[in-house]
Amino acid sequence: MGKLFLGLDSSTQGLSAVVIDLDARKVVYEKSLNFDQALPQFKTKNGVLPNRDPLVKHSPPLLWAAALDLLFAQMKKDKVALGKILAVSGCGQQHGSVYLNEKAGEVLATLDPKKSLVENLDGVFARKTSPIWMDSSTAKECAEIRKKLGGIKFTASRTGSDTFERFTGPQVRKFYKTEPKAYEKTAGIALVSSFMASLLAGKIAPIDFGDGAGTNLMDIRRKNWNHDALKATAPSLAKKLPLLAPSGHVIGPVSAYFVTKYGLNPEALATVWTGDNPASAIGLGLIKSGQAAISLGTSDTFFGTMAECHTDENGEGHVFGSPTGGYLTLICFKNGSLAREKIRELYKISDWKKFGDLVAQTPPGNDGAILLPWFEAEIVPRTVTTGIRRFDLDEKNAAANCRAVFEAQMLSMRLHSQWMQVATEKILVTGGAASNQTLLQILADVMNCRVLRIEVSKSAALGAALQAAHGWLVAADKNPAWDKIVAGFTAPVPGSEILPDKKTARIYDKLLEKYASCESDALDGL
Ligand code: XUL
Repeated sequence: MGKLFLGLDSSTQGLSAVVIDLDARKVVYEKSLNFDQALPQFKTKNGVLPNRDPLVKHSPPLLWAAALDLLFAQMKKDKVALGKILAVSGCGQQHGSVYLNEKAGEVLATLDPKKSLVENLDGVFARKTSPIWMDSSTAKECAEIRKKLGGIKFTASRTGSDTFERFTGPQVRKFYKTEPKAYEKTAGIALVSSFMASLLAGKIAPIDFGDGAGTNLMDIRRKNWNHDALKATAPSLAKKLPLLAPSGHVIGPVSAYFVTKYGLNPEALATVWTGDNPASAIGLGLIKSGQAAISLGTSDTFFGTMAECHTDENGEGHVFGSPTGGYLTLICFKNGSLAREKIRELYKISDWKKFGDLVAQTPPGNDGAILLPWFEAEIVPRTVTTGIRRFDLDEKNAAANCRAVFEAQMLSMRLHSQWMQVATEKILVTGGAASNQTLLQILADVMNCRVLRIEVSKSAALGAALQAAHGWLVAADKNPAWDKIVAGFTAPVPGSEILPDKKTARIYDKLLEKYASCESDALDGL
């Protein structure tokens, strides 16, 4: 048996664990539990508490703690070699915040293994529930903070993102405004990631630069809490926030609670957690500047890496600190497969194979046809007016419409990632539509970049386990290189590489100009 590391992913709907054997380059164990099913007493639906206001989305932090106990008990039952694990790291759903009172530090330091975590933690919260990333009830607070910080461009250039309703700062401001007494009693504010890390370390854990950037409170370049942002958000906030630290940085040995109760090695290291997106980036192998990963899912997500920090002056894309150094961008296009499916339905196309076949019958560039597929309010470009718009595109031509929707989505991705100022050298692609060769060729041609397919299950928990390995090696003074750490864990599907066709790429260079002008005309008209 080689060196073992444990990565945990505390997501919206469940908690996952991945154990890797670093020397054997293998995942040796993985397990997930679903909150609703495993812990029905918390009465969540898809991990979220019911609320009369559809904009409010909270979860109980005790649910996450209870899940940690359950998953460790399961690992013990499954005979995972917990005593051999050298370090533990993790990641959490981003932006969610946990409000602790002045007792929390002491309670964390003296967790009693005869009791459950839930019993131990009873009485440490200044607020019983945690607003999570799905909450969109803070539009007012976003506007207030943005105004104080000087508008979208300055907010983004200082904190990495414009203010967003789900981001922690606006959530903290709302709490301060609506429950000032409880806010005053709050001694510490944690993110989901740092809360979970605190349980494992038995002390208040730092927030890392990846998740810290999801707060609208961290200076994205200096990597410290931004005084102006804190002031714009709520009083005395500096006192309530923990330290910021690099992801995977060693906090200390794991809490005795986990040693006594589950048999973790007393010398195993608890390290700083990150957000699920930064951890996924590691798990997908995005460790160097100039690489990108695109997930073609319900929404399409573009992850990019940058050595230098650039921010999006339109405030549509996010910049987070990357756990592997440099910066990570996240740009979310809401109408991803959502729009592709709508077109499929509209033209009564039975399956994705047929969709791809139809696309293949049409020429790249679609003779200049453009379709704007904003079936749902779009995040990038920002618009709340929904609808489908066609330019030089015959509505009756099913094949041309299938090509047009995907070309538009890829052109939009290229256009709206230009602010990164990075020449992308390779794109890794995952998600449903990634199995369609015709679509991937369009992606390669529009981006003029080679494309490789990856199939990684639990990329976030895997990334967290790799982060634990990195943290342990740094602490052991072994000067680890990230490419050596991820080697073997994050390889693309063999034979999946698609190269861009240079001639077609030039067609898309031209079409991009037309796409951009159609898009700006459409937005102006709204
Ligand atoms: C990112 C975001 C989501 C959550 C999901 O900004 O809000 O991806 O991190 O867990």
